[in-house]
Amino acid sequence: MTRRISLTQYLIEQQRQHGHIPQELRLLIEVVARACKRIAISVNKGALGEVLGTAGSENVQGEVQKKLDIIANEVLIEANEWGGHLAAMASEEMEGIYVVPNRFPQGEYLLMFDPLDGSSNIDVNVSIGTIFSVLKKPEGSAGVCEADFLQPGHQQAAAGYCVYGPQTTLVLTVGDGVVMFTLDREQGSFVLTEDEVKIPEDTKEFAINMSNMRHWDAPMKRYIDECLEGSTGVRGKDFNMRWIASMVADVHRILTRGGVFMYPWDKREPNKAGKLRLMYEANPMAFLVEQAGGAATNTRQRILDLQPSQLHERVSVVLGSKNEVEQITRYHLEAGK
Ligand code: AHM
Ligand code: MG
Repeated sequence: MTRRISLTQYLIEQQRQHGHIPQELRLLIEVVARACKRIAISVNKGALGEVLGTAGSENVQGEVQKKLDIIANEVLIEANEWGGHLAAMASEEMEGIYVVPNRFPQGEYLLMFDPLDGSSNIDVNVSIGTIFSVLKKPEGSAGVCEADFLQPGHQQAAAGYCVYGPQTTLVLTVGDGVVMFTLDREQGSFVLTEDEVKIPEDTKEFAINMSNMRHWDAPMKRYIDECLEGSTGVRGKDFNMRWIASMVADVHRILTRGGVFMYPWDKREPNKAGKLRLMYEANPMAFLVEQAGGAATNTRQRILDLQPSQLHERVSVVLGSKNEVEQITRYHLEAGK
């Protein structure tokens, strides 16, 4: 019988063998995973749990909040605030940071999350997920403030997501490759199912919301036009397109079989760098993708090198199979000369 390795066992063994997962970080990851299990239960109940539909409120970005956005946010906060591993949290669904209340011990880590990514898919029973990013509080800073979160993505101590689809899968990096765990619903535990996730360097599959094509800049349009020309065009191969409209699910496909995901800047709101958020969407996904051998840029620069200036900052995103990401980035840099 093949040995089943649970998330707890995996983390403890990593700690023993390589010593790169400090005790507090291990606790943090386990607590996030436990919260994801609770979110998965609510997601699975759907209409029977009266969790579908809108909550009648808007978040800081002016987006209508779904009931499950708020439930998932509360589950993550409640699970994480008392364990002593965190100093503060930040979320897509909260304007400011959430400092761990005084009645609990304070830890050294900062946790950021998009509690339920792909909100537009909640009510239509399509895959959604939780994305998280972990930073260490800067050394020597007394207390904790928003500025402590504004660190470039390459400083992340861990990142991951949990996708709630036909299976519930937790995907994790602590900077030493990418691993996947599948939730065993009967046992209630995450079981290691993929321990060396690798994204192929080449791909014939792209993911972009094509309905925005008329709003893109010229290099983005050039890249997609060339893909659409297929085997008789300059690329010399036929491409396939997928767009789930849950970044979590699109990135999961790319980590599983390759591909390139794009949410570029467009002319609809020229002052916004993009739709997706840097700190709790793009950074954790870029960390995972790079750790699996892929690449991630904002069409010009490596995402993980961007210095954030705001918690809810937006960014253009191109990530996935290395050679495609490099080609798209090259088109943008050439056009900018
Ligand atoms: P959300 O965090 O409010 O759910 O928004 C982010 C989502 C991504 O998951 C997805 O890639 C994108 O928005 C889809 O956008 P669009 O509806 O423009 O296709
Ligand atoms: Mg999101």
